[in-house]
Amino acid sequence: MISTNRETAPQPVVPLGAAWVTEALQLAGFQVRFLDLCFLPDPVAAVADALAGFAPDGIALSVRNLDNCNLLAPKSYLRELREVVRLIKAHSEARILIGGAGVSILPHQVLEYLELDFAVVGEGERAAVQFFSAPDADAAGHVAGVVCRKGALRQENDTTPVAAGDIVMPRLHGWVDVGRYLAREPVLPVQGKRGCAQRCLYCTYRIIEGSSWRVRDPVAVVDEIAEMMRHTPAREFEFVDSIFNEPEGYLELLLEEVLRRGVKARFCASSLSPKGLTEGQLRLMERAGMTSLVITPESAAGATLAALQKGFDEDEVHRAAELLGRSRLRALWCFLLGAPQEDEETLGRTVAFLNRHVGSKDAAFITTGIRIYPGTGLHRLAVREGTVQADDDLLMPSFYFSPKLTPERARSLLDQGVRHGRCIHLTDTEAPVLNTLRRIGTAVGLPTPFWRYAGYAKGVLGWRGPCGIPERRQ
Ligand code: B12
Ligand code: SF4
Repeated sequence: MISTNRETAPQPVVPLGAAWVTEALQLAGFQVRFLDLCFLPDPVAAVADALAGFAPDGIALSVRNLDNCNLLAPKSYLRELREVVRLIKAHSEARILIGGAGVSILPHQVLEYLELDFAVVGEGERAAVQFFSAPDADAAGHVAGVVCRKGALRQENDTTPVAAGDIVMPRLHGWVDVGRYLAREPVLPVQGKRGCAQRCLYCTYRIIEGSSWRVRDPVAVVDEIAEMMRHTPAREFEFVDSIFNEPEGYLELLLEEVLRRGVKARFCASSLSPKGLTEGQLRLMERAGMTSLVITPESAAGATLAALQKGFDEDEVHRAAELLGRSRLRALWCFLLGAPQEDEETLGRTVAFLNRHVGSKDAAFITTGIRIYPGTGLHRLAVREGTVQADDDLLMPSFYFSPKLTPERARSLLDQGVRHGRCIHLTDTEAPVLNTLRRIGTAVGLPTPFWRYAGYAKGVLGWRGPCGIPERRQ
C-alpha cells in the first residue's frame, strides 16, 4: 500500500483511509507493507527503493487529494503521481489498484491520466480484498465497486455499502509512523460514521462515502481511541465524519460512551452543521473533552444558503452562533465566497455575521470559489451558466464563482468590512512558514487548535499566503 499524499497544508493529514484498507488486507491473510510518501523528499526514489527490497504481487495506491481546491493558487498533485505510477509500471508486474477520496470522485479521468486499469470508488476494505484475491485481472475487474479504465462501474457505491458492523479497526499506529505527524499537529483522526444523507449542491461526499448515514458502534470507536492512547502519545482526536452532529442522536451515544469509559482525551470535530444544534449537545461536548470544532454554514445569507441547498436558513446559522458564543468551545467558522446567488448584498450579510459572531476565541476560514465536480448540481448549473463546457472532464480544477460578483471584489468587500483579524483565507494556509510554526508550536506544547493563533500570526508575523491569477489547467 502506497499512501501518495504529500500535501502538508493546511496541516499534514494522517493516512487513515489507507491504513484502514491495509488492515483489512492483512486480516484477509495478505502480507502487506505500507509506504507513506508524505515526508519523503523524493517520492519516485522512495518507491524505487521499496520495490528493490520487496516484489509484491499487488500494489495499492491511495490517492486522497487530486488538487488543493484553491481558485486563487491552484495546484494539482496528479503530475507527481503520474511519475510514481510510471516508475511502478517500469519496475513491477504487480496488479495495481488505485483508490481514495480523490479517485472516487473522478475515477475514469484519473485512470486515463495515470494510464492505469482499475480503481475503487468509495470505501476500499472489501473491494481491495476481493480485487487482490481474484484469480485473474478479468475477475478482478468484476469486483463490486471497481471501475475499469474503459468500462463502467460494476455496482454503484450507494448500493454496495459496507455494513457498519463490517468496518474493522484501522489500527493506524500499526501502519503509519504517527510520531512524524504528531510532531506537526498533536491530533489523530477518528471516523465514527460514513456517508451523508444531505444533498448540498456542490458536494461529493455521497460519492466517496455513500448517500446514507452508516454509523459505527460507539463502543468500537471508543475502543479505537483507547487503543491509540495505549500505543501512541496522542491525547487529542479529531472526528473526521462528514457531519459530526448527524444523524440525530449519534453524537450523544458516542460522547456518552467516552464519558462512561472515563477516556481522558481532548476532542475536536472537522465538520459540524448549524442545523439542529442544541445547548444540550454543546454541554455534552464540553463534558466529554471537546475543546474546538469546525462549523460549516458556508454562508450567512438566506439566498445563497437556499441556492446551495444547505437545508438550513440564515436564522439557524445565527442561532447556532449564539449557542456556541455562550459555550467554552472554540469554533472555526467556514464560509465559501462566490456561491450561486452571491452578490454584494449576500456577502454583506456574511460580513455582518463575521463581525457579530466570530469572537476572540474563534476564527473564520474563507474559501473563494467552489471546485466543480461532475455529477453535482453545481456542475449542471455551471454548464448552464457557461462557466465550464459540458465536455470538460474537470480533472484539472475548475471553479464556480457567482456571475454577480468577482473574486477580487468579494475579497476587497470582506477585507474592508470585517473589523477583526481572525479570518484565515485558504491561500494563507499555503504559506511555507506555517510548517515551521506548527513544529515549534507542537514542540513547546502550545494548546490546540493552532488556528486560534491566526489573528496573532497575521498581526505580528505578517503571515499571508500566495494569491495569484487563477490558472485553470496544467
Ligand atoms: C476531514 C477532511 C479534511 C480535514 C482532515 C483532518 C484530519 N485530521 O485528517 C482537513 C480540514 C485538514 C482537510 C484538509 C484538506 N482537504 Co480534506 N477532507 C476531509 C474529508 C471530509 C474526510 C477525509 C477522511 O479522513 N475520511 C476518512 C477516511 C477513512 O476515508 P478515506 O481517506 O476516503 O479512505 C476511504 C476510501 O477513500 C478508500 N480508500 C482510501 N485509500 C484507498 C486505497 C485503495 C487502494 C482503495 C481500494 C481504497 C482506498 O477506503 C477508505 C476506507 O473506507 C474529505 C471528504 C470525504 N468525505 O472523504 C475531504 C477531502 C479528502 N479533502 C479534500 C481536499 C481538497 C483537502 C485540501 C487539499 C483542502 C485545502 N486546500 O486545504 C486539504 C489537504 C490536506 C492534506 N494535507 O492532505 C478533497 C479531495 C478532493 C480533491 N479535489 O482533491 C475532499 C474529498 C473534499 C472534497 N472537496 O470533496 N480535509
Ligand atoms: S451536509 Fe456536508 S457532507 Fe452532507 S451533503 Fe452537505 S456539504 Fe456534503
